[in-house]
Amino acid sequence: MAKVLTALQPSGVLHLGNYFGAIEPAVTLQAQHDLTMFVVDYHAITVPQKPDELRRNILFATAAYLACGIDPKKTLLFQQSAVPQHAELAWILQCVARMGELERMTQFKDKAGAKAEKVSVGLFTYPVLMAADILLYDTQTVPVGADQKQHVELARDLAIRFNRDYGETFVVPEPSIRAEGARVMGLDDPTKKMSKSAASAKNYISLLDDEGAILKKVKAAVTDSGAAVRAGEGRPAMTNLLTIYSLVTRRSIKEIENDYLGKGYGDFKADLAEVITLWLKPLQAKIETYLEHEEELVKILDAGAQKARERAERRMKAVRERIGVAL
Ligand code: ATP
Ligand code: LTN
Repeated sequence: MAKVLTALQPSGVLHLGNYFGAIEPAVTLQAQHDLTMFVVDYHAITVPQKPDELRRNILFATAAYLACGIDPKKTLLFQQSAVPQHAELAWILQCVARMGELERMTQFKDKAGAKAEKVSVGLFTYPVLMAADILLYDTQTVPVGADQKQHVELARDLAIRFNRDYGETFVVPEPSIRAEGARVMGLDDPTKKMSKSAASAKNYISLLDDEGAILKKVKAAVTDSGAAVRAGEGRPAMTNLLTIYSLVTRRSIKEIENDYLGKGYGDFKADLAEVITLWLKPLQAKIETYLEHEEELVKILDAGAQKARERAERRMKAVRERIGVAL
């Protein structure tokens, strides 16, 4: 069974982009693969977090994974900080990575922007922690949204360099990017990906948005010029809205376009809000039920962490030997 690994940050909001770009593909993969999936709390602290909120968000992310169909009997599910080997390997890999390599990471450039002098060093070196996450578990495939491809490529480069310099140690991973849904775009700006750190909450539909919020956001969504409900070249806004419609209903964009021949944006948007709401309702109920049983969530995470520590330690032992610190 191929070893597949992915992770999500517990940053509060999870949106449709996270769901279709990362969670759903992982749930599909868990049936036929050896899946490892975790909540990367040490990634979250690269930007300031309030301790109470972080704790709540870790539990929320876990509840969301479970509600979306991650099965802890099949999948190794845990909290990153409960496995200290991640931070340990990240340090060693920071001594393998080059400054120039990290300076090329487009996500850092986007996130730091003009404030590069003021952001945390962790935000800059975060792709190395992600490489450690991946390489500790002999991962072959990493399903992520398109924005993370460059980070997985860094993990590959670091694995190849380490293996060359210290001897065969790490499996070299491959990113896996799904064709549709890999990049759900912002509702208020279809040229940028849907993002929880967007300036306005109108950018995204959160997994927790209620009917009213969804309707408001979909109605406010940017459209393209013209009036036809049609996707395609030069129509980024409608392509995005139709893609979301198609992902939620599992119908093809062509079929949906046909339903709206001769109808306008108003009809389409009202229906889109409705199909999103109907799709989200059962998921929201499940998340709530999991959150009502906090001790269960903690138990699931603890059991996962124990197994993860054993696996991670096996790989770390080899790493310590290879670099010459094991006496
Ligand atoms: P932000 O949305 O604030 O930029 P992020 O990209 O750091 O947050 P994470 O929660 O770390 O988001 O992302 C979790 C997963 O969701 C990653 O695999 C990422 O590629 C995917 N993802 C995030 N945004 C989108 C999107 N708009 N479309 C598709 N996948 C996405
Ligand atoms: N950096 C990723 C989250 C992440 C991840 C990982 C994804 C951390 N470690 C390992 C896949 C594999 C992001 O989405 N921001």
